[in-house]
Amino acid sequence: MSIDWTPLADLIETHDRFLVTTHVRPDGDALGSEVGMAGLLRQKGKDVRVVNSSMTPPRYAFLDPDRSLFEHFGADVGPGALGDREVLVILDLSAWNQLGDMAGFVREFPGPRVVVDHHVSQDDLGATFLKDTTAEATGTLVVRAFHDLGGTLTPEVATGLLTAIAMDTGWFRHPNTNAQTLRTVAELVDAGAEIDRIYRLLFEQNTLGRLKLMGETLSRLRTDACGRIAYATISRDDLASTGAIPQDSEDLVDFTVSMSGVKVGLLFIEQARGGVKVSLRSRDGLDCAGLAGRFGGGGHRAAAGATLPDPMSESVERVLDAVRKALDEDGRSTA
Ligand SMILES: [Mn+2]
Repeated sequence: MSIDWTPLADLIETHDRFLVTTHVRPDGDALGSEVGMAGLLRQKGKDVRVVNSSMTPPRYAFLDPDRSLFEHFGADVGPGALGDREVLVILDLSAWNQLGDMAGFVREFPGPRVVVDHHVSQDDLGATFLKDTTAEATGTLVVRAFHDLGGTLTPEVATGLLTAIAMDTGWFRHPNTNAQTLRTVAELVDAGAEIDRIYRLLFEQNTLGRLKLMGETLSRLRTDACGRIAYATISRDDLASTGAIPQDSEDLVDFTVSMSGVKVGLLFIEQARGGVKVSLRSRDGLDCAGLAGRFGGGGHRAAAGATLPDPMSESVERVLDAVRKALDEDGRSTA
């Protein structure tokens, strides 16, 4: 799927002050794509602010080494200070509930808004969608924007965009990794992204708290549906007892589907504001986005998430029940 970048080109032609944002609990694709988009817009002479509804997880601090780029909505900056922004560019999300505390601000934003994204689930958002759901990462789309709009991939931008693609492909292991992915990565390495340094910064910066949380979580891993489901839970107490922070749970769900024979892996995380976030991962094609959608969430076929209002034990039962049924239906349809 190719994207016609004309709407963004037109906005760049006619406006000066841009606001870039992304989803709650931003990941590497979200933040790396912001680095890329901010770089592109600044090369076009635009005044750019990048404001997110969540704090930048420490893991991604290297994307903003002098802490001049990412601003935290509600903490660093309020809606009043953003009154001069003319255009809103939303990256890596297509659903209101992914905007977190910025949803109200985005709803009332008077200027044009553009969404650059690769997610399947979609709300209206009152935006122009520049979207390719076959792309492995939003970062890939931003690379294409550089090509189409005539930007230069600087080492800083290339570092962000390589991080974006690396994280959404599980460091080039997931089925969404293809030859074109690697060509794009090669281009980013040529542009100055240091792949060994990025790997070290992303994967070899564990804190004692994260490693302990990992151990705690794995020690309680359980299976269901004759070993086709693996799941684990993380409570608020687990965070406190291990000294981990909420962001330390990122990627831990991937361990659930690393077990032989597992088709669906689930990680349930008790939320500070109440409710439980479930992350879903599948192998062999079960549709996680569809399952998450039943609980008000969304995502991709192989990776999705949702937040349930119920306490932990009920949330686990509700989701397990839905996954068991989906596996049975899937078994019948492919039998
Ligand atoms: Mn993404």
